[in-house]
Amino acid sequence: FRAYSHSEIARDAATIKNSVVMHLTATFLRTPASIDSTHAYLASAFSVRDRLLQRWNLTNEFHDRIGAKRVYYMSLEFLVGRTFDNALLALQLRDEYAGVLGDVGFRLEDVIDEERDAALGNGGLGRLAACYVDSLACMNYPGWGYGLRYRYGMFQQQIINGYQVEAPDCWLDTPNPWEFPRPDVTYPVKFYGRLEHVPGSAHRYRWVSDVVYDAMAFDMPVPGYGTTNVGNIRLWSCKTNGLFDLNKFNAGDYAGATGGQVAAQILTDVLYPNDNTNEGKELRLRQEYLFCSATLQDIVARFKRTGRPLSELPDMAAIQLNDTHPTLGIPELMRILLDDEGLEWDEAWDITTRTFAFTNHTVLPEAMEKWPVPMMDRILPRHMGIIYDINLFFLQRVEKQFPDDRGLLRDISIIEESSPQQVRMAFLACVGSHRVNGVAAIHSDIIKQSIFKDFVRVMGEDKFVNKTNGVAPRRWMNECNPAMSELITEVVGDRSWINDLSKVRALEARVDDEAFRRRWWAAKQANKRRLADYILATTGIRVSPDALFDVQAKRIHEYKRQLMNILSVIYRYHRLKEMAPAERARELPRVVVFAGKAAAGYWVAKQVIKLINAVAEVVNADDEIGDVLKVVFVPDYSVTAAEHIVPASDISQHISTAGTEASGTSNMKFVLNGGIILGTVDGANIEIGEEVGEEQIFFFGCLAHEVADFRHYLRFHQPKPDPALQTAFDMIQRGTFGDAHIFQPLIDSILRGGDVYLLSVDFPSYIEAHKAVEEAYRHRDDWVTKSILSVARMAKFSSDRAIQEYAEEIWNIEPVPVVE
Ligand code: 26Q
Repeated sequence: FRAYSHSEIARDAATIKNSVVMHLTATFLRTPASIDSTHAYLASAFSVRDRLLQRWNLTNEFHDRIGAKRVYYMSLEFLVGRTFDNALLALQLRDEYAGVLGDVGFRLEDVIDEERDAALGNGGLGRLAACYVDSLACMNYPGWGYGLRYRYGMFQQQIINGYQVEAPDCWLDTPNPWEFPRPDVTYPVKFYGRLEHVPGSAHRYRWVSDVVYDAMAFDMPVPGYGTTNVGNIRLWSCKTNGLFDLNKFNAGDYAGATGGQVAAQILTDVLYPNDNTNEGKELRLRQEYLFCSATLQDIVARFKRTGRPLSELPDMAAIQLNDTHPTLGIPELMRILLDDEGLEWDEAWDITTRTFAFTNHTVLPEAMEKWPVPMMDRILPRHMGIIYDINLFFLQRVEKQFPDDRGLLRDISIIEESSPQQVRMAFLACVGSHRVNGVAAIHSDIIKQSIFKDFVRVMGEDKFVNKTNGVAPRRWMNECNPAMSELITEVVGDRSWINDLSKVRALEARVDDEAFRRRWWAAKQANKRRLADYILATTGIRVSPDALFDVQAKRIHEYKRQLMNILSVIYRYHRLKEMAPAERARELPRVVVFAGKAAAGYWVAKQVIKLINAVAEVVNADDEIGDVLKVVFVPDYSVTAAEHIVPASDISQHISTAGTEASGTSNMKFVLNGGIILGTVDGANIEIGEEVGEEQIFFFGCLAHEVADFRHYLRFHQPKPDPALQTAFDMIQRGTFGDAHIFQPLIDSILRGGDVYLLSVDFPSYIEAHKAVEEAYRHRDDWVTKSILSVARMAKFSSDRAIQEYAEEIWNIEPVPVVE
């Protein structure tokens, strides 16, 4: 048969209505009496999916046919969020579906709210992967994401009595229109077992084990906006190899017969909810290997279908490692090339290093992935052997280059000589890749001076490059902020800016246009009202949209310093309480919004959440204070929650200790939505400041190069808190926010724990920066100018720019618009 061409898929209202009704009745057994908004969502989502499918098949067939080189973005996390609205916008069918849904009695906005987020990631790193596959699709680059299909994604956060309580995210309990099971794409993945050397060979082994699991593919379409190109995220799900134990089944042991399946399924059951910490759990290592093995088998199988010799793999495939989590892909490709394909070591190593490139996302020591050698040796004996050989050949080379430098060999070795020995995954990723990149200019510099210092000496500076992060304008402007997007479209003249953000520059010409400025302000106010409704619905707290909206929304982590933020709120509360009513009434009303999850085992972070909620409870109930200060903790932060919160900020806070936040990406999202940053000189804040101009950003705090000295001093000296910080401590200790002793450990982390994140150092300049923000916000005219100019100058932070740099400078791939 002949496949439909996409021009044959009708897009008129009558055909669309037909297909929705068809799915309502035939797929979901609904009658006019039993239709509800859940099924209105499901039926329209399935109808949209039918339309995407054609394009998806055509895209993949086309890339196969022309023999295009593809990039494979390997990531343990894809924080996709919802797909329905995104797909409607990409297909330019939003109005049609709104009309059809209206006909059957539903509002599109309500139906969109029926979809659950695909929350297969923790935070920045996972969302970056989702933005990057979006850009690949929109820019017609051949490429796929590869990841794991967790049965439970990022946990749901409830706030009970002020504390975070985790609930499982059962996102697959309802039908998921956005995944396609591929039972025919299944690979066996081995664990444990023993090795047999293949006689006569130098590096060939047979790995024998009867612990074999199956990884089965599920594909998620990635709709490209304004193109027929549809990208793909291939996610692996684990089950046992073979149906069940026939011996047990025949002996009548039915439960035992399927026992292996339960054990296997655990591998892809749950996403580890740690952001920037490595717990070192064995199950995590097995997850990582299942992922790497299935992915590399799939990539090699696809390559072999081209009939080309294996030496040409790097001409057909580029593999990007999203942090060290998929690093086992390197020894896994070596294993396939050596043991399955019979290549010699040197040729296999050359192919491998020309295929892989590696992105580092962190400098925090607690986040560095290391695995004990005995654990790795037990679970993956063949890979442990390959890693030893990679290390041996590498150290031999270093020794030749720098003879008699034992210290260097020790420091640079992939195997750390601790007890037990550990495999340093970042070093393995570095040695096995042809490029290593950081995610913002300052971060790329820092890693060259710290973790990869010795590698720069040995492998040369050119291997280490910067690729500043970016975010997708489709989701983070057009989808989440229709009011502002309409204004931009009007100024640009059409919607082309959505795929070419350089066009937003045109806004600069309108910065003095009074009518336009009023509409710009009105769009922000509308977004603030929408957030106020959302806050009321999720917390019961009423906030005034006329107040300054001050937002910090990100994972809760000591280095991100939510504690410093809430301490400044306490100080503000104290000041307000000291004022006479008339004076208080002249203060700028402010709503301080927090949102974010703490890793389940991260006690300090969870205490910070408790403190925020305790402060909120007291302040919000204080009649003297009223609308002058409100404090809100929005529960269950997610991609979808961010789409409500980000467009509504006046200022957002990105206040990590200098040198600790690799890049940050929400800073970009807030500014792209007309918000202003209050931040430290860290991560991508710096480059945002360079682009939009220093008048458009409120910087404070010490600089990255000053941090080491401050830390050193504070290791041996108690900090002397300035009066403002002391005031906040006193208020907590007097019991203003309830039982003081539960918060004492937070105070002690500053006064007695060495103040590792330098809150006492930065607090005075932080308070000054807040004053500057207030002063600026009172001058509404200047503020609107800042807001418009910022958005106009933010083109650099589109993920399209980032992806183009990766494509041209690392992957060597080219855009190819699909032609039928
Ligand atoms: C490691 C080992 C075992 C279990 C979990 C992990 C793990 C998981 C997730 C370690 C780190 C992460 C996530 C890191 C992350 O999100 N980093 C952020 O990446 C963003 C995109 O580059 C940056 O903008 C942020 O600055 C960085 O913190």
